[in-house]
Amino acid sequence: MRHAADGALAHQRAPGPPAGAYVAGAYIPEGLRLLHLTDDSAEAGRAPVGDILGWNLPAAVGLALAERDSGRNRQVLAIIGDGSLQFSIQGLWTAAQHKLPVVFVVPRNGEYAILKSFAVLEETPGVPGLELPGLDIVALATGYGCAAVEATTEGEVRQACKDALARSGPTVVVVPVAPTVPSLL
Ligand SMILES: Cc1ncc(C[n+]2csc(CCOP(=O)(O)OP(=O)(O)O)c2C)c(N)n1
Ligand SMILES: [Mg+2]
Repeated sequence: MRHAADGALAHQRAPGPPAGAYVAGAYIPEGLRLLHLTDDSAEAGRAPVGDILGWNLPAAVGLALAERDSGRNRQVLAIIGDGSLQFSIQGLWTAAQHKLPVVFVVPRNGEYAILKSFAVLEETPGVPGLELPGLDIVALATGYGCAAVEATTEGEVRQACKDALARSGPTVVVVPVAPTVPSLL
């Protein structure tokens, strides 16, 4: 099954880091272009905060705090896998408490896809623990005090991000994507 939202998110997977650990904690103008939300060609700051699990979410929150403290007040958009999100999900509470304008886009494939890809590369079939079923990420994010919505089509992803940008606090946009095992080579 291929989900309509796959196309919307495919662009943040290439040519950057492999699917998985990434998060782009990219500043909004860059993030918007990645998500095809705008053709804005204005100069964008870019601060990838990516490949170490548990780092990406708090790094995005820290960026937003720094933007506020410095008076630049640029919004932060972070793209965080559903597995990666669990490593430091409590940072959503910090974002909510400080009313930080961060948009967290979470592609939800219900698995650690990148590790499945590594298992194929390393010819190690049957690696356990790579499935992530039953996570209600909208409920989790709401519980930490964030606005949260599921967006299932490219248009819905765009709209959800635009709505998020109009808020003063954090928003989590959960995007269901098809579980796949992309080739690493
Ligand atoms: C501290 C740390 N531990 C382990 C890894 C290995 N690792 C890379 S991606 C990943 C899982 C990513 O899963 P998810 O965020 O759901 O993204 P997907 O691959 O499914 O798109 C893991 C465990 C890492 N990068 N950093
Ligand atoms: Mg995943």
